[in-house]
Amino acid sequence: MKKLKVQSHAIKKPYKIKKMGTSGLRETQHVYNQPMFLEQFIQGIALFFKELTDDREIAEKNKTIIVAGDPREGNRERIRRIASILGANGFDILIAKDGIASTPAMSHAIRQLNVAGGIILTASHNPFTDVGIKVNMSDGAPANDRDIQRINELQNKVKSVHLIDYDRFAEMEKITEIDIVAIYADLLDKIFDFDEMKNAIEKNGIRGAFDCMYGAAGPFAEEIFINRLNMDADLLRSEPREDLGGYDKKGNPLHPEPDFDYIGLLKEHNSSGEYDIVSAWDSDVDRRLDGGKDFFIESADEFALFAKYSHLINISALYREKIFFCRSTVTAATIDLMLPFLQEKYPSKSIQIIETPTGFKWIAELGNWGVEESNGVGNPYLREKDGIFSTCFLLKIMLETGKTPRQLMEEIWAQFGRVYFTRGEVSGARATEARQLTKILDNAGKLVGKKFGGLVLESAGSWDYIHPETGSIASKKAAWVLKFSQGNTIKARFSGTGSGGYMLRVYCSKYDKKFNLPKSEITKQMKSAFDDFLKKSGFPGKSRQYTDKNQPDAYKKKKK
Ligand code: VG1
Ligand code: CO
Repeated sequence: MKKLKVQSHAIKKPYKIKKMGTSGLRETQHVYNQPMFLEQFIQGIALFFKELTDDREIAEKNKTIIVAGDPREGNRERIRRIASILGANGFDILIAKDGIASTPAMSHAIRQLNVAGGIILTASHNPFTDVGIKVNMSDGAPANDRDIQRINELQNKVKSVHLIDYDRFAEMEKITEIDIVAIYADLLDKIFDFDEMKNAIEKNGIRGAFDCMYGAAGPFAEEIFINRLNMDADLLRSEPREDLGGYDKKGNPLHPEPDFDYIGLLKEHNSSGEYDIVSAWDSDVDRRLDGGKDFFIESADEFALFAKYSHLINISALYREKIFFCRSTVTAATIDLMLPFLQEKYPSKSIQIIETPTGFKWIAELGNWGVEESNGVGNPYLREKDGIFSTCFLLKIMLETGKTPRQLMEEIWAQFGRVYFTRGEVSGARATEARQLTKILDNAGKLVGKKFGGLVLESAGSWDYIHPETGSIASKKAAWVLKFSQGNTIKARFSGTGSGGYMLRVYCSKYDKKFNLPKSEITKQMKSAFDDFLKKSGFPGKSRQYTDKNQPDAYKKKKK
């Protein structure tokens, strides 16, 4: 076959490209759209995959990379550009229909089709004014810390970008469209047995409402819940849109994030009490908020439910000797309470509860059975967090037990107790403020014994991640940990997904055997203590969003 002409563009003044953060690199549209920025970024990734595929002698057929993502502005053109760079560097390309794929579907397709990796174009929960790119490896997992480091070195050393003509490359059948929706739906069918579920759904007359948030979820939800499960379901905002919903009334871009601030319509549907199951998924469908019958389930709680019913997806068949139940360290420790129960449930396996840093790559590399507080949960069948998997699993449990989400959760809490949890933030634009916060938190140990709000600071320090398989420190200072009196714990860390300014995420949690208290009553104390701690340490900025108003609260205070 005739070879295509490769054009090389010399990069005289390379951009200083940042290392990928919690999940890929997120920058504003403006940054990604600078001349040759995307090109330099992708050329670096191409060099990285070349290194891997040459060094590790991966067979010639593995010189293939899948490219797709969420529908945000500019992604379609970016996919073409990316394909022509990868093509010029010797790779064949697989593209999803319309360029749209969820992150978990990409993860699964990479492994299923046995390719070298994937480039996922998504800034996930960030609004359409941001652009993001994630890189996943041949096992389907997000690039780990070491790989990210290497990619970044290569990106910043790019001397020239190679390109070929996209259309001519496509004519040579080097670009193939794949039906990623079907590939992914087949996996869920294998895990859950859709035929069986379909019959049970029909028998029980299950109704659903699902909010696709104008992201990549629409085609997946349609195929799974409507076509395959034949469910009576309302799909809200299911058409993938470039603006992911556009702006709110105040002129701020909407975040495609399954959080109370952004799912008003679904909340209304749920509070009608008419829907057995409801769910919202973020723009790349790796996170979810599930519920039903006027009830929403918090992430860590839902994972506890999944652990209890893990036999329904036959997880023990996937693990030889040990099963890791992971949670990121800042996530409510609900799963930890279940250790004796899980040991009894799986007597022939060694059960370990693992705390990881934030970012699903840490959980993925351990086999991917874990949870993050930010509405991400994984399953051991693929190597990403997965929103629709979660919704299907909840549905499966409901069908098996005939119980509502609230009843299922109340059983868990009655058996194991409840970890009350909330996530807040301190954010701003100034780097000096961020540095000051770092200093304050680093020095918190000196304030042990002092009273803040109504609570006494009992200990303060930071948490390092010791890798359970290597035994060495894999991530230093992954969170600050402040323990206050009466079992109140606050953790904090800087967000790694923003495209400007800083955001310190603040996580409050407290265990109680009693489960039916209004959540805000418990978390309020911690919020006041942390605010007071910042004030007394001389921090001028403001904290916000601990009010729990934007989070599920199963037992609201009765209005007088
Ligand atoms: C946030 C979440 C984290 C999640 C990450 C990527 O990161 O807190 O739990 O893994 O987003 O999710 P950060 O660094 O802003 O706290 V996704 O679905 O937006 O790619
Ligand atoms: Co996401």
